Amino acid sequence: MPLRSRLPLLAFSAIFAGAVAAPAAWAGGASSGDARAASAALKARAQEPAQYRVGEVVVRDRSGARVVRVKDVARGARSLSRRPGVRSATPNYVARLSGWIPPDPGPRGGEIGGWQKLQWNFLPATGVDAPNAWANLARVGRPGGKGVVVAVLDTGVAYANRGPFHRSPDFSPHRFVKGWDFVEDDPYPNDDNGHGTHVASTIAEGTGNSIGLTGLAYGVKVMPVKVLDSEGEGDSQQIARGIRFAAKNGAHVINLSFEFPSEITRSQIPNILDAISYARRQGTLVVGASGNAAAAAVAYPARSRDVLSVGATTQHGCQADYSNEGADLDLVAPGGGVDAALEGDPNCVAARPGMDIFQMTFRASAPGRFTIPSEYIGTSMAAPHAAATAALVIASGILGPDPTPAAIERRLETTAVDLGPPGLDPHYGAGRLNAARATDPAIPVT
Ligand SMILES: [Ca+2]
Ligand SMILES: [Ca+2]
Ligand SMILES: [Ca+2]
Ligand SMILES: [Ca+2]
Repeated sequence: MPLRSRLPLLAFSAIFAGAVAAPAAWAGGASSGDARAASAALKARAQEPAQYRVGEVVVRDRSGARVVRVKDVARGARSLSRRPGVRSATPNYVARLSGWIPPDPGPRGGEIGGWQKLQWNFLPATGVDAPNAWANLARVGRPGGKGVVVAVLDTGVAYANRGPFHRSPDFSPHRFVKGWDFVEDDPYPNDDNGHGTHVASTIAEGTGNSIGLTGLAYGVKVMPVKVLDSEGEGDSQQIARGIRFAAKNGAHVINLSFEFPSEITRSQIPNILDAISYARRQGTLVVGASGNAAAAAVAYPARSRDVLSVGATTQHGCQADYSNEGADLDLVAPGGGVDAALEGDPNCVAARPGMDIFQMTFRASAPGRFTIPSEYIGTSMAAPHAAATAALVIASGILGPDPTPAAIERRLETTAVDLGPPGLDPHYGAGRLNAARATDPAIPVT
């Protein structure tokens, strides 16, 4: 009896919350109150008090401007400005990179930059700070993680036009490398669910193209690998083959936005664990969703030591109420939904709702009709933030030309924003992923 027939199937890790919106194309609804909060947070950051270099005053005179070292900047600037011939003496102010705000409008008819009203998960306040990460990558000539390959093992991806299937209008046809369909065992990993396209869009949705929303690592190549069927289910052998295929064919990062039920242990999925350790030996980082069971242990395959496991946070920066936690949780990233009940955590109000995660995809009933649905939340949505950021770190060159999975994982963890109890903790792991910090060459590698 093959192993696959004795195992419960695993399911993807999105929770379809809330009512299905009207079937208008490019629908997408967030309350204006939510949108206001996100945009106010962005503004607040830009309005932080000005910083200047300690002990430095910029003095201008007829010969030009130079930096003069002083003990006390305010007093030094005052006394220098009184000297004969000095035109001005000012603190050496530091500009803050404001990041790149692409024009993508969100839903059709949205204003320039309207993506910010929906994609709180990419903003600095409680998201991963994409604008400053994008600026970091543009400065080193690797915009959006150019040159890196990310495999999306999921229900397929809307990567091409074929029969009833269409490419998402917010994907460039050049965004993809050859994948495989391990469900139907054919070379056409078209998505027949919508989940895989949502996940791939978080990673690489067209950005700066004035269509729809944005993707965190919009310059990478996506390898679509179908291991889950139209119901979002796949067996261990389909998944193991998919992982080996991706690692063998040059994926730098593999995203696994699915989970086995809590009762599945390592001894029941040896084929998947073997494939994961093969990928690790090939230098491929495997990223997995911690699971949506609100369990005190991370689900497999993310629970494997060789997988970077990712839990979910809400728009308020609290742990999401569905997010699995425990000693095997490595870090957290935005997954949307409702705050967990964590007493004493200043970011949490038990059961407080927050915004979903928005990307362009389609509904299974209409594979050619692309929209921005409002029902996607889950650790499925959190994991691709980490996979995309891993790709950005690789492209940044901060860890050298060919970093090991362990080094990439460590970089993401050491630059995460600590949440909950100080340091590593079971609710948030190392903290919330921050793409800007992870790709900032000024933050030393430790
Ligand atoms: Ca197919
Ligand atoms: Ca776009
Ligand atoms: Ca791990
Ligand atoms: Ca902590």
